[in-house]
Amino acid sequence: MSPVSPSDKAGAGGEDHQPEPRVGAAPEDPPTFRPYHHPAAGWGAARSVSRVLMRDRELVDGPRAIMRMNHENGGFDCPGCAWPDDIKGLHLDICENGIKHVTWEMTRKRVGREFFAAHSVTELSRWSDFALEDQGRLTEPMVYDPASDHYVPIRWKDAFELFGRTVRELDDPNQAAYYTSGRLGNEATFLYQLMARELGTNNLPDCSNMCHEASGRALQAALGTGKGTADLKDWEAADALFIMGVNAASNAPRMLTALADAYRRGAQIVHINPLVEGAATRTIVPHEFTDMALMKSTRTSTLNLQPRIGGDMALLRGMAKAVFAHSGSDPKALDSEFIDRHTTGFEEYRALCEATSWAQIEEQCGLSRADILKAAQVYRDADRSIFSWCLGVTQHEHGVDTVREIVNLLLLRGNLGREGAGPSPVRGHSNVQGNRTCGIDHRPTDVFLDRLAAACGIQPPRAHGLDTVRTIEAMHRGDVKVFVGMGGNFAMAAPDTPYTFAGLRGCDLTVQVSTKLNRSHLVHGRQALILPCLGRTEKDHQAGGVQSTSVEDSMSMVHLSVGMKRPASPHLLSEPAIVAGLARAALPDSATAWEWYVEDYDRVRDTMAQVLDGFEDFNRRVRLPLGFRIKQPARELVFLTESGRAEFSAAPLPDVRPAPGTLVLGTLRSHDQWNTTIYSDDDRYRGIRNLRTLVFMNRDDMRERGLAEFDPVDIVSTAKDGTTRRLDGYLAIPYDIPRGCAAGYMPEMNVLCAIGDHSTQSDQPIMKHLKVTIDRHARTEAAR
Ligand SMILES: Nc1nc2c(c(=O)[nH]1)N[C@H]1C(S)=C(S)[C@@H](COP(=O)(O)OP(=O)(O)OC[C@H]3O[C@@H](n4cnc5c(=O)[nH]c(N)nc54)[C@H](O)[C@@H]3O)O[C@H]1N2
Ligand SMILES: Nc1nc2c(c(=O)[nH]1)N[C@H]1C(S)=C(S)[C@@H](COP(=O)(O)OP(=O)(O)OC[C@H]3O[C@@H](n4cnc5c(=O)[nH]c(N)nc54)[C@H](O)[C@@H]3O)O[C@H]1N2
Ligand SMILES: [Mo]
Repeated sequence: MSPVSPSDKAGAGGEDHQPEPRVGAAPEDPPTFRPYHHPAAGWGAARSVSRVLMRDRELVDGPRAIMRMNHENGGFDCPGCAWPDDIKGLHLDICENGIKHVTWEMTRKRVGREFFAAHSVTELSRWSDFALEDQGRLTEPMVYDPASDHYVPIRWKDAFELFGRTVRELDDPNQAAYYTSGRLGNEATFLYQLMARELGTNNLPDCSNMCHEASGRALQAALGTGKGTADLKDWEAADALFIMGVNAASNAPRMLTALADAYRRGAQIVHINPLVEGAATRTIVPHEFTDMALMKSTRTSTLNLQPRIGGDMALLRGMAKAVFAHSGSDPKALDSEFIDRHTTGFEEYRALCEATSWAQIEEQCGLSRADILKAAQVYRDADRSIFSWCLGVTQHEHGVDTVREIVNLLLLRGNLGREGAGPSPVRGHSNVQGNRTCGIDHRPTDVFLDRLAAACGIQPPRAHGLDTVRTIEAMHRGDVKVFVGMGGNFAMAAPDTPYTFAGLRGCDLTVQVSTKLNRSHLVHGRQALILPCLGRTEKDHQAGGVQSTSVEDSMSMVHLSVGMKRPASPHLLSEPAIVAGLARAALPDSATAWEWYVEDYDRVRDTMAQVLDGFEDFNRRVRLPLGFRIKQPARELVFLTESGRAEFSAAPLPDVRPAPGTLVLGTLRSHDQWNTTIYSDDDRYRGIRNLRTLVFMNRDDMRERGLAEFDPVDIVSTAKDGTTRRLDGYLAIPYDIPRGCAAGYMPEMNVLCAIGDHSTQSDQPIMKHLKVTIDRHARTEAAR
């Protein structure tokens, strides 16, 4: 039981891949693992929040700001997850991780010019990711000075001109790529894509390429609407909720309230996840103070199924097979009228289900037929079912097919276009769905481009652009020379860390629009800019007064967000103002009234109303108490597919079993992190303290390798092209996870995900399905 010291664990991400941060504890604090047996949320969450508030010295402002979050009329939208706001206004609609996230942005710490003068980029490159962000908010624009290897101050005007000049000198506008992280408000998003397209490129990679690309592709193909169709009211009316591949207690904690409510009114809640996560047992609903005081918990699950990683499609196929099997004796098992009127491809799908054997299904999902039938029975017994999912379903080679299988199952019983039913993906970033709606798409439709051309008087390019993976590959070929990151932390979030680093370093210019210092500022092009922006909590003053920005949640509700805090520095610009500055410098003769738009975001919204479907009368409707819901054709049973109907798909089951001697590894978030932002080295619901360099393994897989708890191991991944990547000295943790499966934390484990390891169906990196071997750490082995 003697864990190696953290300094022992050399990462394999190249020389500059950091030994990982150990925070929240003194370095000598040993890591511990004690399985968690308490309900989710409750006082553990309250304690964790107060620690964060104290660390960021926000005890006074923090709670006040939190009371203003997610409030109808006049609050700011929580920059945390994309779960919709409480529609009844009954709850104080906040969660532990949302509070941490807001506090993180509101910190009083600052990164000014003195900081950059004191630390060279080479020195900062040795700092941990935690230490970088922990320096606080960026305060003024900075430019990289190669002579001194320091970032030095630059005036906004000169920063814009550096970008403008570099872009104007490109041979081809497609030599630039414009990344978006899903935090960006709708108005800035619209201006950003307008700039890219006016410049002549559709190179708009975004975090969604790594997140729900598979969901969008599948729903678009099956239903002609690339989003979920269920909203919170539907969640309240559903008889059965199937929650697949989402760690809600950590990543969408406000879902806990919906699950607890559903349980109390007798709905069935089936969790499908290789790990039994915090949300899959019980919760103390965090904003119900009486529950908190009495420690009263509510169940959030009626059935937990643990398929193997990648086994979801087989499980869903098994459920469909069971529905068909009953259709002989029970005429109501299938909704034949719905199928006849609204769908196509049914017979082929039925034939495929019948031809898929139970043996094959059991083998692929790793569950017994009896367990699959339990889930099928819940589905058959329910009049109204919702399927909700996140990355556990999408970050796979067959992510698109799996989401289509979810739709297949919904269609069989007509669970679409009526209350309490439908697909309901849980989106990630707070406005990632809005980004797509407002034009961040490397494969825009002609209809969208035609409208953009008409409303904005530009001639947008028609050729498809590059997504995240293709952008990195193009950097390596020298085809992309300018990279703009509109938020996010591209260097750490993207797959194949050393490969991504090399791509960014090969660029002529990298521009990062950010609130905090992160690795993407240190892994830069020959020229580099850091452009600091206002956060969502801050007041955005423009010529036309204080501005608000709109966002769209997971359930297509669009509403306004208004900052309330004094900006972290007087030199910050809003994201729309930064886009306008960049655009004017790159397009000096542009007829677009960039400066005029920034004076008053209502003007941006008026143009958006002409371009975007469902945004008619945008300025008025977005000011309604809860905003408005974007109309979704599929919800009205209008299918904008080729056939004009909802389309069954009939894809054969993939073989997802690990080869002998290998495991399938999924990368996950801990409870105390927000993507690449690490709050602490703890993962409360999984019982972990002071440790991130770990790998969760099944006990029998550990025994087979002669491993005990905390034994150091080396993890070697084999990519599709046969190349290998490794992480050495991680600590093995025995966990309740199916045999042949393993899991550990992103973004550190991106080192293991080769650039070529993306789905052929969507280009989405297969971050939940890495083929690995795990063996005793070579150095300890040698010492034995
Ligand atoms: N606090 C906090 N909130 C967040 C984020 C954060 O980092 N921190 N990130 C935001 C973003 S951008 C996103 S996209 C979401 C991500 O939210 P999640 O999708 O919950 O993120 P992950 O931690 O990657 O967890 C994936 C879940 O899938 C399960 N899983 C792994 N493989 C499989 C599989 O093959 N099948 C099934 N059924 N399940 C599987 C894992 O056990 C885990 O529960 O959260 C958003 N909200
Ligand atoms: N292995 C593995 N890799 C993954 C995943 C995985 O599950 N496994 N998940 C993928 C997913 S789902 C996603 S969404 C991506 C996330 O990828 P990104 O969205 O690129 O990364 P984040 O960590 O969310 O970005 C954090 C940074 O955003 C900046 N920021 C914060 N707030 C603001 C703001 O208001 N404005 C601006 N301009 N900047 C701001 C800060 O500087 C901060 O350092 O990672 C992906 N990578
Ligand atoms: Mo995401």
